[in-house]
Amino acid sequence: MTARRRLALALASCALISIGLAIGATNSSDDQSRVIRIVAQRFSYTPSEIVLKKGEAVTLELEALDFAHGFNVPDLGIRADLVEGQVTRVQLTPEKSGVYEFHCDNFCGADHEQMDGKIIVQD
Ligand SMILES: [Cu+2]
Repeated sequence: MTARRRLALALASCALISIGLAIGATNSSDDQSRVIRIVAQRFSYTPSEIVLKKGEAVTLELEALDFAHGFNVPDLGIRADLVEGQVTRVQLTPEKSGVYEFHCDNFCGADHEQMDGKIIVQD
């Protein structure tokens, strides 16, 4: 290996490490909100009950396992399309305590109407 080639490799490694650090920094700033993972699968969400604190910023990470489900929380003005096999992120900071129902609004089969849950926001 020539000295020049060695230098190029060293520079490339530095660049990769810098990129890694930059991505790490980006992630850590996003991570300030609590992440809540929700799995959507015919015909339920797991968990189906989510307890949040008023004023707490959270990120919902929704994953549809078997179908393109929907995620609709009408009273919080939130709706998202969940793509099968992908994670969909929804940012949320509830400003008012209460119980907010959510449901699947993309017809997914026989018990689609039963596919629902609730977000409980506590003071
Ligand atoms: Cu569904």
